[in-house]
Amino acid sequence: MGLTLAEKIMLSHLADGEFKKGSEIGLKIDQTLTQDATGTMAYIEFEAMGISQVRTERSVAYIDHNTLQSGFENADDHRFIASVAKKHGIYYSRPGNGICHQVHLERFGAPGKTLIGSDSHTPTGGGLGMLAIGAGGLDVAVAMGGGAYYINYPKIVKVELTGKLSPWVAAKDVILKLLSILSVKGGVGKIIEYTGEGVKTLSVPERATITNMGAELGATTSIFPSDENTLAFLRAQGREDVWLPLAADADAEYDEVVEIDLSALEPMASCPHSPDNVKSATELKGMKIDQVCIGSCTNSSLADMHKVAAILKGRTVHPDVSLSVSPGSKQVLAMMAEDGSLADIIGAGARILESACGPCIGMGQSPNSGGISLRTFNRNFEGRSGTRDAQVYLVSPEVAAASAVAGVFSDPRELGELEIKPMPETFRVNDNMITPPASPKDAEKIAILRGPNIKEYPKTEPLADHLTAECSLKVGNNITTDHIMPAGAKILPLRSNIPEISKHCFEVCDESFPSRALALGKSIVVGGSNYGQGSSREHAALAPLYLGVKAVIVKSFARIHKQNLINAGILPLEFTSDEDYENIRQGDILAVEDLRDQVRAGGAVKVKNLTRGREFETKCELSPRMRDILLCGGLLDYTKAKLK
Ligand code: MIC
Ligand code: SF4
Repeated sequence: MGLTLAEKIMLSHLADGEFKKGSEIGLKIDQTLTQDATGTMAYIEFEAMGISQVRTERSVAYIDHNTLQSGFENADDHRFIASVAKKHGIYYSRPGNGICHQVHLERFGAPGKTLIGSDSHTPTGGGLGMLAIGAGGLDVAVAMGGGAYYINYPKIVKVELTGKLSPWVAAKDVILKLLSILSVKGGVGKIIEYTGEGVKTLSVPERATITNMGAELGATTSIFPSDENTLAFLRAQGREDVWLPLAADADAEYDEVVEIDLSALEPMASCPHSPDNVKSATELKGMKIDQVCIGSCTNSSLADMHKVAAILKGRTVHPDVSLSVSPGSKQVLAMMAEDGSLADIIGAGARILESACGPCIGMGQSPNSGGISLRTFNRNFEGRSGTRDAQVYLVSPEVAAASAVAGVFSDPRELGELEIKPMPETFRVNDNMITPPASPKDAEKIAILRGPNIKEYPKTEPLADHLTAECSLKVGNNITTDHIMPAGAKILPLRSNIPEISKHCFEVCDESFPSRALALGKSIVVGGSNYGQGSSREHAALAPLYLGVKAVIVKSFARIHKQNLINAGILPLEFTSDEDYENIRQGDILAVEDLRDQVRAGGAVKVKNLTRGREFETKCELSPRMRDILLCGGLLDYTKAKLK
C-alpha cells in the first residue's frame, strides 16, 4: 500500500514508537521556531534542561508579537531572547524583520523537513511541503535539545482540489469553505493533505494561507505537495538548493476525502465569533463597517499586498473606515516600497503598521465599541481584538480592500478587471536582520540578559495519590485559549511572569476566577467540547497550574492544549456522557481516589461528586509516555529525570 505525503515525512523522521494508526509516535525534528510571546518561557525551559547548544539543523527565534513597547517588559524579553539565541546556537530574527511564519516560509522552510514551533500557525510551512506542527513552548524546548516530538499517528484527510479560482476569489476562500464543511473541531487528530489538479493553480503563498488556517480546523497540520511552483518560489528566494519534488503515492489510502471545486468558490467571510461561521459575500454585501485590518501570518505576502494596492490605487479609504495594513515581512515591505505598491496603499489613506502580528493579537488597533471590523486574519474569537463587543469578520485581502473603499461589506468581483502587479522572478533577499548565533567556542562568554519581569517556571509536584478539590469553574463548549489566558497589549507583556499573568486567567468568562482558585489552593475546572482550541500558548496551562488547578474535566480537548496540560502536570480527563457534565455545578466538591494507580493503569478514572453523592467514570486517554510525564509532575521534571 502506498503512503500519503505526510506519512512519508513521518516515516522518514520516525524516532520512537510503532508506525501505525492511533499509536503515539516520536518524530525527529529538523527545525524549530519560537516567537517572543511564547519564546521567553520556552527558553527559560530550555535553560532549565542544561543543554549548551541546540541539536537541530536550524532553530530560529522570532520577535513579532510583543512589539508594542509601552513599558520595559517587552524590550527586556527581546533582549533576553537575543542573548539566549546567541549563546545556544539559535538564529535571531530581530523586531522589524517580520512575522515568524511569513519569514520562515521565505528564508528557512524546506520541503520534506519537520518543523515544530511554539505557535499554532506553524503549519504555514506546509505550503512548502514540510511537516510543520504547532506545539507548546516546552515541547519546542525539548526538540531544541534533540528530543523527539510526539503525536498520535493522525488520520489523514485528502482534500482533492479541482478547477481554478475565479478572478477575485482567493486562497482564503478555499480554507473558509473547508472550515464551513469540517468546523473548528473537524480537524482534531487529523492531517489535511491537499492533492488534485487544482493544486497546480496555487502559488506557495496561496498554499501557505490555506495550511496556516488549517490550525482553525484543529488539525495537527496541513500539507501541500512540493512541485514546480514550490521550486519557483524557492528559486525566487535564492534557495532552490533545498527543493525536492514530493507527493503522495498514487495508491495512498486516506481516512477521509473532501472535494473542493475551486471554480465554484465565491468570496466568503467567517462571521463573529468563530472561524467556521462562514457566509458568502453575497449574503453580507452592504453591511456597514468601521474598520479593516490587512495583514497577519495568513495574508500578508507580496502577492496579497499587490492585490490590495491594485484596489486602493487612486481611491480613498471611506471616511467612516479606519484601514490598517501590516506587510508580513521586511522583504514584503521593502519590495512594496520599491515597486510603488506601498505608495498606492499610503495614498489611499491606509495606516501602515510595522511587519508584525499587531492587531491580530490585540496589539493595538482595537475597534470602536460594538465596531464591525473586517480582518484578513485567522481568528475572530470574542474579545481577541481588544474590544469585547466588537464584531470581527475574517475575509480575503480582496474583500478587505474593496470594503475599505466602499465603507460597506463588498464583493470584490464587482470591481471588474484591474491591473495587478506581477510577481517578480526574484525576491529581494537581505538577511541583515537575522543574527546568527555565536560559535560554540565564543558562546561561553555570552551573558544572559534577564529583566526584572522574567520570573521562574511555576512550581510543580508529582501527581498526588488522592485528590479532593472544588470545581472552581464550569464553562461551556469551544472555550479558546483566548478565554483561558487572554492576550492583547495589556496582558502580553506579562508572558514571562506567570504569577502576574495568572491574575487574568479566564477573566473573559469570570473575573473572580483567579482569586477564587488561588484561595482554594487546589481546584478542578470543568468544560465542554473542543476545550482549549486556538493558540499553542502554554500559559493557558501554566497560569492554571500556578493557581492550583489539578485537573480539567471536559467533553473533549483541542490537541495542543491537552498536551500543554500534560506538560504542566495537570490531569486531563474527558466525560463519557453529557449527563455527567450536566450534573456538576461550580462549587461542587469532587474527589478521585488512588489517582496514581488509576492513571498508571490507563483507561478510565473514577470521579466522585461528594456534593451530589454521585460517581462517574471519565476517560483518561494517555500514552504510556504521557502517563509517566503526569506521574512525574510534568514534562520539565520528566525530561530532567531522563537527562540525569
Ligand atoms: C495566536 O495567534 O493566538 C498566537 C498569539 O500567535 C498564539 C501564540 C501565543 O499565544 O503566543 C498561537 O497561535 O499559538
Ligand atoms: Fe501572529 Fe496572528 Fe499569526 Fe498568531 S495568528 S502568529 S498573532 S499574525
